[in-house]
Amino acid sequence: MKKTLALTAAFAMLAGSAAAEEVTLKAASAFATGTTFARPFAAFVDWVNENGKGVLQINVVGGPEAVPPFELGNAVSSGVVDLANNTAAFYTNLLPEGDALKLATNTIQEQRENGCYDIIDEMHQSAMNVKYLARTGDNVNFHLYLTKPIEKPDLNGLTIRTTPVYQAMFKALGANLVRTAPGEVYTALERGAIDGYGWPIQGVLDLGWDEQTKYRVDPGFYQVDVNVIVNLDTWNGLGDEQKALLEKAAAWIEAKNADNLDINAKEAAAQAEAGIEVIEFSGADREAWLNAAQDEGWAAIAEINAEAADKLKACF
Ligand code: 173
Repeated sequence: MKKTLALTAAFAMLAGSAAAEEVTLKAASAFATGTTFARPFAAFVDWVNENGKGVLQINVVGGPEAVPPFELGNAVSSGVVDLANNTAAFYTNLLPEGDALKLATNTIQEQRENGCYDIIDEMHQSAMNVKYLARTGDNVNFHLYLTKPIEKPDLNGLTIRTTPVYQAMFKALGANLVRTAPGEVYTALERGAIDGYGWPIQGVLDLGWDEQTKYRVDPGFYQVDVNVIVNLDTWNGLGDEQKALLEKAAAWIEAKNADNLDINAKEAAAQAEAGIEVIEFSGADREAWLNAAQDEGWAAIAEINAEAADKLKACF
């Protein structure tokens, strides 16, 4: 009798606490569902929903059709969504120096090890009320894609689609710049409104841009950051088990960044297959191209926040 009562009480407590604790977070992605930079996030969400039954679930409300990419920072900052898959270049309105994340030459695992992660997390928390939970995109470079050839690292006379990622570099090389969300690139190319665009090595084909693209300029530069960020009030309201689940999911998805080297090679081969020719800079041109990326990139961050630039440069 005593034993039965005790068991019943224990079951009631378990059931009660589990029911009270499960929380569903609302999420959105800056990248269209099913495309390259939405894929790691989709895997992250699946992992959480699989492993977080009774603890925490994530409901993805959609991609850029649900929240425009340049608005998604505001949405997660204010709590309109709890969680976002977004690149720092799309939330420079809230964290201008976040654009420095592209300048990392090490991995997120190394940044967690050397204290850089804590600096970045603190910047996100204080400037935009979000927890910096995970980084995907390590090992993926950005490139310039063109509809007409160039011979040197000189973009004078060309109109190029940009985001904050490429802004300082392409401007210094003489380009005329147009800032657009990814969703507007295809039409801009089709109409001849742009002569090219900045984009990572991955994703050109799944957006259908290969139809309008003749050249890729090599080498690539910088490193993609596509981050999982969580509204800070939501984060602070979670229990230890829920936070631990999300942190475990973060480590799991970050470990998959190593797969990007293989994916890059496959994407480059698929681009060649699709008829995209490579313009490869070598010697002094290569040096000028890469120096423009690094020097102009860091100079732009230093102009925004010299202290943040120094701190990040030391750990990137
Ligand atoms: O070109 C872009 O839209 C951009 O800045 C970006 C950043 C990360 C991944 C993919 C694109």
